[in-house]
Amino acid sequence: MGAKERTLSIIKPDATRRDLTGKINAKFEDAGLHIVAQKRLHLTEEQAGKFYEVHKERPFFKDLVDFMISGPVVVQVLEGEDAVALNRKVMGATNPANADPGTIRKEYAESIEANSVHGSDSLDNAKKEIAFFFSETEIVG
Ligand code: IDP
Ligand code: MG
Repeated sequence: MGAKERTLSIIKPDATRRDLTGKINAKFEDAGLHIVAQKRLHLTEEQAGKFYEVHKERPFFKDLVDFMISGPVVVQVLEGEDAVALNRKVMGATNPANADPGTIRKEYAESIEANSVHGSDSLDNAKKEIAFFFSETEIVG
């Protein structure tokens, strides 16, 4: 049995625009990831830039921020056994062309940038990213 973890998920603007929130949430729940917090937001440029600060030297940074503020997002906390790694598995590879069949990105992503979901990449980053969007009282497990 893996440890019970929490991870941060974001349903990105390409997915909210196509009303895929329910279908994506079904993938999480079918995999055993419990949605223990969720809210729909329109990120500001400052928030998106700060959230993706680790990528600020990457060539795609400006485009990524513009994309993330192009429409509403749904930020969520997912809870379950090995939630960080399990969510990455359910999401699929960054580039949908490389994503496994049945994954969210394989089924729904439009491109390597507009790839429908964000998920924390480590337990340490999950803690930081959850705290970026949620207070403890907003997370109900
Ligand atoms: P991840 O979301 O799978 O963890 P990261 O490498 O952390 O992938 O990149 C963050 C986000 O930046 C990606 O989800 C995608 O939206 C965007 N991105 C990553 N690589 C590229 C690229 O080569 N071109 C355009 N956008 C990219
Ligand atoms: Mg990442």
